[in-house]
Amino acid sequence: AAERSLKRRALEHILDERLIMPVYQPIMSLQRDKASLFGYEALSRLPGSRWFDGPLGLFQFADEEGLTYALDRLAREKAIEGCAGLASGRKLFINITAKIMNDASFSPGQTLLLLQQYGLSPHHVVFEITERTSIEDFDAAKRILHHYRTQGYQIAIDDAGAGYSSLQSIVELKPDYIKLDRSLIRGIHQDGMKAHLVQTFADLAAKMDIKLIAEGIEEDEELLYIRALGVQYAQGFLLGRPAPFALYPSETAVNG
Ligand code: G
Ligand code: G
Ligand code: MN
Ligand code: NA
Repeated sequence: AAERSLKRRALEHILDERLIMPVYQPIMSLQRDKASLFGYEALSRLPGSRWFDGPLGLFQFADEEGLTYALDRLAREKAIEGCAGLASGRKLFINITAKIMNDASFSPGQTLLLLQQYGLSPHHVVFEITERTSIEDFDAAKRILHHYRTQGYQIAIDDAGAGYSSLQSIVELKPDYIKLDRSLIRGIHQDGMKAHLVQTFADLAAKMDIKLIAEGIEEDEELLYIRALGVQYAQGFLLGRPAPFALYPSETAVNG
């Protein structure tokens, strides 16, 4: 209990002092001969915190403490601030917890103001919906996402093929992208069952006009294999590790 209240104070300190640092991992398009940069996934980092087991531990603890909205909002704001002036045509993938769709501050109006402040537009942004807990109110989720999409934002379902069933979200929310969880990609070239599953996602995605993103690509063989299955985009350590935005020379050159 003492430990818990210390952790709670550490979390409040992170929120008050805005101590989250965003890093960005490239997402590559496989639609031409040579892979080309499509965009970045923003990932939260906690410099120097010894209280949490990485960002996942932090987000889980915030959930238990009823601070999901506040933490998600901070991470979202930091993700946008951290890549101010992102070139037009690039996508910025931002993780959001499904639950925050009930948060009044997750509003298109507020998000737009923030984007404009940093020289970005709704067309840059893809919200990655992570279902750490399942979506309870699909009608509410559909309403808010529809509102966002009419303004140019896009939607991805994250971690497909792992843990919680993402099939209902795919059917109900009709996302622009499905991100295939890295557990499905690891060793796919040597595992017929994984290949079948990805093929099934590819068939479904083609019918629904959804693009696929394979996560966790670490080996050349995995990249070749998913490409042959028709997966349009890829992300993983083979293609690039998460890094501060300033370390992407091509982007900073664009911005002077
Ligand atoms: O980057 P890393 O593998 O350490 O991230 C661990 C988990 O934390 C991932 O599942 C990722 O989705 C989640 N995560 C990282 N950054 C954010 C964020 O800014 N918002 C939310 N909601 N989840 C995040
Ligand atoms: O849950 P989500 O998909 O948002 O998680 C993204 C996390 O996956 C990030 O924390 C990132 O560091 C991690 N990640 C990205 N690429 C790879 C990879 O190739 N291998 C492994 N093991 N993790 C990866
Ligand atoms: Mn993600
Ligand atoms: Na994922």
